[in-house]
Amino acid sequence: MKVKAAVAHQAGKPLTIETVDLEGPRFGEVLVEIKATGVCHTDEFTLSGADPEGLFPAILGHEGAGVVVDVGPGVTTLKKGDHVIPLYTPECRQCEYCLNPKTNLCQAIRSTQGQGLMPDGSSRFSLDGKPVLHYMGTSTFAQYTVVPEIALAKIREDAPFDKVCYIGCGVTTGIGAVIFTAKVEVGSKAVVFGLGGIGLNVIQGLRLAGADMIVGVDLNPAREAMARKFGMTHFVNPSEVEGDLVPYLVSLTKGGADYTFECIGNVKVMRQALECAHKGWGTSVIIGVAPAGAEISTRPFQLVTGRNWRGSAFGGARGRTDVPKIVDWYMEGKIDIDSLITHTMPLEKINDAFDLMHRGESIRSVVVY
Ligand code: NAD
Ligand code: DAO
Ligand code: ZN
Repeated sequence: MKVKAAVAHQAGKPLTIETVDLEGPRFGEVLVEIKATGVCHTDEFTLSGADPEGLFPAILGHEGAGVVVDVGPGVTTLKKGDHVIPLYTPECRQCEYCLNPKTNLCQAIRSTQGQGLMPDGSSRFSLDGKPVLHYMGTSTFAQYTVVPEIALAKIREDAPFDKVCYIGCGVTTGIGAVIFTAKVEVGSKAVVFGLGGIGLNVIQGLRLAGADMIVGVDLNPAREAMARKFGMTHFVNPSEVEGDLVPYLVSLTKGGADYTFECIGNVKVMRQALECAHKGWGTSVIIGVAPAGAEISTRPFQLVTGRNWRGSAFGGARGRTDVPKIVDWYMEGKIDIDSLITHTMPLEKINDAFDLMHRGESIRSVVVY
């Protein structure tokens, strides 16, 4: 079929709106009509060329929601008409990783997904007879896309696509890092570095978990008001702190935070986040994705003295199991998504979403098809 899509032909160049060819679903695959998609920092990271695994030409996008229009042979858990959220972290429920409760990193289709291909090693997208690659197994910057069954979460039908698409990445990554990865306890003190599309969801996750003190750190003063609305109790702008940030935060939290979260992708900030975690038990969670080749460092004594350093991908969530629950939390009013969606646009205007992001003017832009 012919499908309208925003194609990334080359790193560093804007997306171009094209009509591409899309083959139907093969064994274990599902054809999805994408109704809405968020534009995330990670799409920008790949489009900019900073992503060492970025491949072109490709159809980017990994934060979508839509409706099943056809299923391939062997598909048993989804049918035409089901509402779904594509998952860049699938959940096959069978691989060694899925069977280990310590991780959410299903490896069932990891190698082909990383090469921009479907599990059988080929692409369903093409342009002028030449293959166009998939991205993160989702490619939501296309009006229709083909996704493996194990990479689709079935969601309730009354949930609005233009809001719950954000659960496909940002919301789950932020809230999940608090609930599933860190397992933050009631009464905790926390510091969140970076109050963008991810950090604000960490903040609302902390409020949900019952944290007492939620410190937000950002260079952009415009982020303070939104973060306070989401539960931040203290705001720190590093450019206004005299002297080192770490002792300032240790003093503010009276000895260090129980939990800290890095939501920027800056290795210097990752070090600060670890070092302002409480001696003896503080845990620092890295969420931000750093540029190719970047390395983290600290003095090993920081770990010897009981601080823990760990990371979180997709909030530690198991998509097919947890994403429908997060959609319920939204529909029950337990979490706010609407306030974070600052801009919506048609696919033709998708490059505006990247411009808004570069200027720090948007939290989340959503393309509505
Ligand atoms: P964003 O650009 O919306 O937000 C980043 C925020 O950090 C901005 O508000 C900016 O002002 C602030 N900032 C930048 N440098 C700073 C500094 N030195 N000190 C304090 N604040 C600073 O980005 P986002 O969409 O929230 O994404 C954050 C990171 O999370 C990115 O690296 C993204 O790739 C990554 N990410 C990770 C996962 C995962 O599963 N681990 C999922 C999605 C995104
Ligand atoms: O299993 O090796 C693996 C890779 C899992 C991918 C997790 C990606 C999380 C960070 C990228 C940001 C996504 C928007
Ligand atoms: Zn698996």
